[in-house]
Amino acid sequence: MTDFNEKLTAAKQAWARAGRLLTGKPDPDKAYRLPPGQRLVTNWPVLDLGVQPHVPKESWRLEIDGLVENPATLDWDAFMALPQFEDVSDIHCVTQWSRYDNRWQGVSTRTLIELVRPLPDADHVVLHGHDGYTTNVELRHFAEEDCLIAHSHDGAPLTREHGAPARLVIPRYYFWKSAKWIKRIEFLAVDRPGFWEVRGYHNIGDPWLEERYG
Ligand SMILES: Nc1nc2c(c(=O)[nH]1)N[C@H]1C(S)=C(S)[C@@H](COP(=O)(O)O)O[C@H]1N2
Ligand SMILES: [Mo]
Repeated sequence: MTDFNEKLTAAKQAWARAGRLLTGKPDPDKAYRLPPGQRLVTNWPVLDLGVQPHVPKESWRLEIDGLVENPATLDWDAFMALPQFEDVSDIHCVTQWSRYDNRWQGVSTRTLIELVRPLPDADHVVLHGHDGYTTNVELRHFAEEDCLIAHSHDGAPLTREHGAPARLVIPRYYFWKSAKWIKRIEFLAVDRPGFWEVRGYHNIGDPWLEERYG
């Protein structure tokens, strides 16, 4: 019997080859860009709970609260007045499709964190959508440099089905962590599993470790 976790070791070796823990991006032409068990698509599938809320920009508000020094409620103009951020990343959905090179525009989660200043005890974040969906993420994962609240994808405003007017993008985890129709970001001291996490999906959801089910 081996005394190490082979799956973990293999994934970490793949990270090392891809330079995942380095500051550069992996070479897009290499096969290891596709996480285990995924297949590449060029369309963009839509996944939701059977409801696609219509949320006009005029009535949209983003509440950021919980364990923070400076809770904030942003309307559309206040959100758009924050420094704008752009990043290109890959989508990995737990239903096994991956979509490369998504160009997202919006506001970095780091900008929101600076704005509200989480208290020292805040370690977890729960994202709430207008459809009642929730998902949980560790604060350190929410704060990774490629995470944002996106209002545009590949140069066009998000469509309703993909979460307009704004959604999360948390590219290093399965796409169910990327809450659409975002309405509230809640900072917590203790973890609180969200909609899929209490229904058999993995609490973290790292595609490179194939953390599909928990
Ligand atoms: N508010 C909300 N966000 C959500 C979901 C949802 O049902 N409601 N589904 C999640 C799942 S399971 C996936 S795979 C992605 C799908 O995003 P897309 O429809 O833009 O591809 O959104 C995630 N975010
Ligand atoms: Mo999903």
